[in-house]
Amino acid sequence: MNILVIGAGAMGSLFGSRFGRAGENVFLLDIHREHIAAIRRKGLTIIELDGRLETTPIEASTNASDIPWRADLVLVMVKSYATGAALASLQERHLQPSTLFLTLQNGIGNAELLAGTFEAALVLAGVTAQGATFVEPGVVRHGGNGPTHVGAWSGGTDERVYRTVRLWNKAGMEAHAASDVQTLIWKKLMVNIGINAITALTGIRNGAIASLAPARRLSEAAVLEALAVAQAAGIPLNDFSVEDVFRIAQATAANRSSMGQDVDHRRRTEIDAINGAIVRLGEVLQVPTPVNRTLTELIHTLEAVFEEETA
Ligand code: KPL
Repeated sequence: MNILVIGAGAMGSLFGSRFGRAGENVFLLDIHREHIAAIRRKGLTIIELDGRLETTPIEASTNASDIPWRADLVLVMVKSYATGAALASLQERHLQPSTLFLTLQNGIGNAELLAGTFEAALVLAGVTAQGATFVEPGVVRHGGNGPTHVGAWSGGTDERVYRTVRLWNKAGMEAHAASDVQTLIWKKLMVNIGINAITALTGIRNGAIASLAPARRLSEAAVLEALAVAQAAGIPLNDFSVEDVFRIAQATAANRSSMGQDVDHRRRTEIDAINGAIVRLGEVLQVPTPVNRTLTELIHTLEAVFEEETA
């Protein structure tokens, strides 16, 4: 199978390496020049959970014109703010009428963008509990195993979803077909709302969200606002509570959240697809979101500082 991975950050690289080792044709496309150059020079190295180093030769480039074949699957793993530009770089000759697009990105708005750009029926979406962190160009650390859930964005499951799940399983990763992937994406969104910005702003690890009383209160306030927005939007999250956020914070206690890592590296974050998306939707649905607005503005302030530093 020809698998084009757009976005070779930690997670995109992890999946690319797993598929490459399972014998699929993988091509990694990313704008990070040093990472791509290192992969081209000496392969992609994953530091496995037991400390072993696994290096796999993988085709990679910063330039979409180098993609040598038509993709059967495009796995979209870029940061949410880069989805539009990444899709725009794809050309007719990289795709075929049956090419599937799968987003496992954080936040909301990614599958919507894919479905608005390509045929909606070809769009799959999902959430993953795999963990990975970028170590240095060409090297990514596998942080933890967890299931990946995939479903058709238009709802339900079909042969294409099952084929994708089998692809994951063949590559040694747990995966399941999901009949209501939109609800799963919103549940993951709630977790990211309760953990990411607060950890990014304070420098704490995920576990402290549950164990430090002020962080816990702030997290709860942000999640309750977001649950009110979800309810107004008709997203069925009745079986989800803030306790689920604390449970995941504890399960990933030693991790720095993805937004925490972005801020640590003075990079732009995915705030606009997470807390910011809730603020925007709250405005439309007339649900107040002062806590999420404050978290969003604080992260925007940091991003403005980072931008000034690189100007
Ligand atoms: O998805 C995550 C992220 O960091 O983006 C969590 C679940 C918070 C794990 O770190």
